[in-house]
Amino acid sequence: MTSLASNATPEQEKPYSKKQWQRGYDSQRREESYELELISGAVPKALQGTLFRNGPGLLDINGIPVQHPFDGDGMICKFSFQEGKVHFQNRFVRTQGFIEEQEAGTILYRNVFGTQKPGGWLQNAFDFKQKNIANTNVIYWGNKLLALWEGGLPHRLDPKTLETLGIDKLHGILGEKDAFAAHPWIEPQSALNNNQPCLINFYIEPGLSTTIHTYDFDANFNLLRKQSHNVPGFAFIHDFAITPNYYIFFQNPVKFNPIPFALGLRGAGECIKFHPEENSQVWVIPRNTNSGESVKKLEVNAGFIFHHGNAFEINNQQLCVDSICYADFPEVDPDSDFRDVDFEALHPGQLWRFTLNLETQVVDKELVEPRCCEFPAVHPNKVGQPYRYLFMATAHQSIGNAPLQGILKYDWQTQEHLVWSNAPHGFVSEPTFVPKPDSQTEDEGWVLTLVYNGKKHCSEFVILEGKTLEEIARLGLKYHIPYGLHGSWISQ
Ligand code: 3ON
Ligand code: FE
Repeated sequence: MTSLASNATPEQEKPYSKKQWQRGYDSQRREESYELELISGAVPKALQGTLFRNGPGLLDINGIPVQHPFDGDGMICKFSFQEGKVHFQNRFVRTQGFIEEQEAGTILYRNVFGTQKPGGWLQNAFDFKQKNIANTNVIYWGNKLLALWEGGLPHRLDPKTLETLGIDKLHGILGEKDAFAAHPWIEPQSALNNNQPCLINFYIEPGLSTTIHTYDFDANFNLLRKQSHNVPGFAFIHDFAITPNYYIFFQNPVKFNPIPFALGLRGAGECIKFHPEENSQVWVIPRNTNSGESVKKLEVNAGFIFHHGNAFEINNQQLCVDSICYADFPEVDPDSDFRDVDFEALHPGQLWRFTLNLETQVVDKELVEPRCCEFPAVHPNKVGQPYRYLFMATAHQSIGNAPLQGILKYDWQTQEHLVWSNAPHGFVSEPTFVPKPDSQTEDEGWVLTLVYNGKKHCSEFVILEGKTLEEIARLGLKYHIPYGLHGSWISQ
């Protein structure tokens, strides 16, 4: 028995081809509008509405590669479902930086995850301007379709044409220098808003210490509540969790060294150092400012967290938060191509449940699903509530880190999971759960996901049955859509 590369799977035994996976990161310059072609199954007639999705569409500017996919310009995809047919449209968000760079034919801005202007460090030193790339999420709320990126203000789009209408400060609620995170929650029945739906989001204001701003909006984007809390140190908080009474933030144990960034040697994201031995600071902020309750700080060793799946209150002392955790932060190597990533050398994202005791300030944690997972999704009526099912994108094999090729449905009641896999040629994106009209049970619905078919170098849209994860329809696009980030379903 040789120890040489003992835990590496030989290429031919992998459930995917790395070459195929890599091409899912080719830029897509086409912008079109057409009806999708049915490949198999049938689109349920009862599935009526629109799925908007966002993600990096350009992974290079005129042939000059971006350093990291999170630095790619945002491109919106719109899938409209009507009478068993699906209409598709895609369009780039015309941010100021996108327009300028397309005109110039070169990279004019540094970006957060390491993209630099050509010409070496001298061209980049002391340039702190950043391009708002509007690439992380897209929401429809208060009559506005908004492309979100957590480093800057939202961009408003025309929901019919996907035309960019410009930066949107939400009726002046946001200031010129503010930002708006890419992870709002829609609380279906907000106790603090006469049981009407609320959109809740935050914004991280960086500095020597960090300010966390939270916002609750009613259905017309009127601001119901805003809070601002200062927390010590630097923060990289991509997502948060909510319950009826709390906002919950996990402040990852990271430190930022601004010097290589200032000197133009590295991007800001490449100057973030993760300290896996240190605890995350868990900030539990009461939503009701009249409750007299103070902000609580708890601590737990939780690894690095991008996404939370859901949270809920067990009683008035205990909260559960379900999150995807990484034992190590996937740090960006400034000298390498992100497509050459050695999957097996990185830790997978895994589902953990954190139980927070607000009285004793003790946090219990439990590894729930060791399989590599990302992009958690729940039934929209269960946001912030006790719930039974969590849907996630997952790897084909049950151990190790690998590309996302399947969908996993986790059942908290039976602690069992179901997996649908599209290996070897399919690479999935975030699942979206859409309840069936008049559904009675939590998993009575459809799971929608956009798949990159690496064999055809083309994307396909897949509809799964929520109860069984059985594939019920597959539709073909005319070209590929690079791996995306987040989106939302609107039932109109
Ligand atoms: O203090 C803050 C620090 C910081 C890093 C200030 C800040 C808000 C400006 C900031 C910027 C953060 C940004 C711009 C984050 C953008 C994140 C982004 C575009 C995407 C994150 C995606 C996360 C995951 C887990 C994606 C997974 C993808 C796959 C598995 C492959 O499809
Ligand atoms: Fe995210």
